[in-house]
Amino acid sequence: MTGFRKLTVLGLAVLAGFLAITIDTKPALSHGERTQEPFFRMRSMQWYDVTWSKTSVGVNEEWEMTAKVYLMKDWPETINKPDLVYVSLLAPGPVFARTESSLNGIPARQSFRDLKLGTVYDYQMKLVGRVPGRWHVHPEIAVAGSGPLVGPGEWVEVTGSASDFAFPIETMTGEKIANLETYGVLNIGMWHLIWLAIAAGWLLFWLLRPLLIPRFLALQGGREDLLVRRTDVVAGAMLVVVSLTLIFTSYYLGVSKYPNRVPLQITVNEIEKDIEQPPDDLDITMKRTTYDVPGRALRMIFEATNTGSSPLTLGEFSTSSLRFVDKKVPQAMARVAPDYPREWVPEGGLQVSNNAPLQPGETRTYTVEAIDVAWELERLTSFLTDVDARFGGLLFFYEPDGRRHLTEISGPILPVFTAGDMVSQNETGAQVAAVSQ
Ligand SMILES: [Cu+2]
Repeated sequence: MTGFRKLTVLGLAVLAGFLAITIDTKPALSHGERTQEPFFRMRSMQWYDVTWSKTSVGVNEEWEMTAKVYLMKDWPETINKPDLVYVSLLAPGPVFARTESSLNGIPARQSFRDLKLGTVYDYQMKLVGRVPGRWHVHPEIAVAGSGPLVGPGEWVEVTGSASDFAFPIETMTGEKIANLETYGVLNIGMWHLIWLAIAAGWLLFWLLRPLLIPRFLALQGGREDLLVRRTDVVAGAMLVVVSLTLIFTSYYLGVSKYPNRVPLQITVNEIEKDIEQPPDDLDITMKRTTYDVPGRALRMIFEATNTGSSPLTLGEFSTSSLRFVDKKVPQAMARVAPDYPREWVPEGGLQVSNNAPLQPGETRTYTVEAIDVAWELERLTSFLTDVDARFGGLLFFYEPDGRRHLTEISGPILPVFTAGDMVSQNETGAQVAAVSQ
């Protein structure tokens, strides 16, 4: 092949690559929140009290996402423990800019180490609108070695024009940067181009020469002396000199222009103090849990003892961001904000066999049903085929004045496939379906 033809082929290959990347790129609307295995989502982090301060913001407008997250004691053995975590959010790309974030009030610029299981943490994140559009936004904590664990999502609309976005900051030396988004981009682009040009020149220098086969033949013929010409040696030496000169000059220029520099921080933070934990005061013994496949119902039978001093009423079962609320318990209903995204509060709610307040010292067997198509929609039913068929979640009990108690529940779960099993019975033989009416 002549040098020209080689260049043409090379050029076409690069062009094809670019086209493959740029053609047919549409923004992604969902982001795989339902793809994680149910045991992963039901037994790792339970998010609750999630709020989105606004559901429509302008470009540059600030809003806030807050949440509580409980780390299950029944954390799956097959995933890494939260020994190293990063506070984040789930959205389709960098459509928001993050201005502040914290875990238990400690700034979350870096990762945190050694979160404790069985503990509630306080999540907070401030964001500003960056790219106009309608985006699904979830709170998220990423666990090293396990992956991101996300809370419920809400649609937040960003209005305005993307070109108006600006991210002004003031540096430690008092320099005011009008827009961090574009700051230094020209400089970075220039240096990339310089090095690309040098690399491309070096490649071309060799590609335009006879390549593999002629060189192999020369080697076979014992003419190694033909392979490296004097010009090659000179070009190589020049490349070394030019590269080193560029590196040292640019370093010197950078250092003299910015005498005060802070390197990227790799410290890992520790949560020194836990937030005040919600009371528990309950002793739960799991008896049996089934998932009724045709009826799309999760049924739990457990024994609960009130070890506290106030009567307690079961109001909510929350798992994997789904909130099954007993609509007959006003204290529980009061916790569902009117604007809370409905997709996370299944219509069927929670049906409790006997939900009279559990008196201090009293022990009772509860039969509880959470019936909704959400089990399928949220793809939480693959525990039927999982090797790890265990479920988990949080139970919220309420004192008469609305004070909330939180307790973890988990255990093995059995699928039930036949319609005959659909009418569940609790220990006393009372039909749950009858109670729910
Ligand atoms: Cu989402």
